[in-house]
Amino acid sequence: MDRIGIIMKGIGGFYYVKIGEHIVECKARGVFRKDGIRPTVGDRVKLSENLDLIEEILPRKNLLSRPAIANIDYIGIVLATKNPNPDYLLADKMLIYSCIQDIEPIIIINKIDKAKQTDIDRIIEMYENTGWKIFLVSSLTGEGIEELSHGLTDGITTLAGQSGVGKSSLLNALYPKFNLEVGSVSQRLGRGRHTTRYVELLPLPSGGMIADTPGFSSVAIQNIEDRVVANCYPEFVEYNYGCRFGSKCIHVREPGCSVKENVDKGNISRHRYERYIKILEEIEERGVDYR
Ligand SMILES: Nc1nc2c(ncn2[C@@H]2O[C@H](COP(=O)(O)OP(=O)(O)OP(=O)(O)O)[C@@H](O)[C@H]2O)c(=O)[nH]1
Ligand SMILES: [Mg+2]
Ligand SMILES: [Zn+2]
Repeated sequence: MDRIGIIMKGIGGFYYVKIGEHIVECKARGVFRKDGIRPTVGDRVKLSENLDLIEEILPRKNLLSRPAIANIDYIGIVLATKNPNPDYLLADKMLIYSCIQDIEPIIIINKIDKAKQTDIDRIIEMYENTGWKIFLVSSLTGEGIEELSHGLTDGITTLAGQSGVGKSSLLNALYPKFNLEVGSVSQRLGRGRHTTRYVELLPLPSGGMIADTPGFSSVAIQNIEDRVVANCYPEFVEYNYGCRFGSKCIHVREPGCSVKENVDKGNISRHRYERYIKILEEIEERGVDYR
């Protein structure tokens, strides 16, 4: 039998590793602790002969912290149409974060059952010319869930977004067998409790794997050059060639900036552009860091 698998879950010193269609329970070799390496959900690992010990952690593509998860291929940035209202600034920071980590974002707009078409259009307008996939779903009515499921056929996807946007509900809708704990959104605060407490990878019927992550996912963006941030905006990059300073332009104060011109022409979302300026200022002042 193959001895290479993926860590699906780790609880109380035990790891649950998926090898083919089997899940085996194992412990980690003591040496990892000494080396300061912690086996992490998403890690590809090699097990001992009798499959009860993790012997080796294969090189990682990436490693996200808080919550710790390795080898992520896609991040589903989840926004709710309302309750809670979309936090676009957070979404844009997450989009930059995924770009820096070399993870492809997917935009998921949930709770469309609660929204008027004009509200949904407002969200789409901001992101439609980024080229990122946008899915409109309701985990309550099931609308759009099948389309989303067809979009998750390979790799590891993690969902990120404010507490209460419906990440756990979405997973349940994608695959009711999950039966994850769903919290009630507090009416008073208008935001959910952090119901999900640990990370677990779940195999999707469509072929990919998805991670349910605890509540408010963290974003840390520090010591990043402005130009790197600008390159995380595909709709800006599209117009770069027209800027007088070309790819050196960060589209803030430069003369002859084609990006700014196209914001004025309505080809680039002004909201996205204004938040971009705000994010640059924030990075310069103290870095972006949520815990
Ligand atoms: N109307 C409506 N309500 C939804 C939808 N999806 C989720 N909800 C509700 O939103 C609340 C929060 O859902 P959760 O799935 O717990 O949200 P979460 O993002 O996992 O929250 P945390 O685990 O706290 O990060 C619950 O009361 C859900 O029933 C939807 O599509 N439409
Ligand atoms: Mg949850
Ligand atoms: Zn420019």
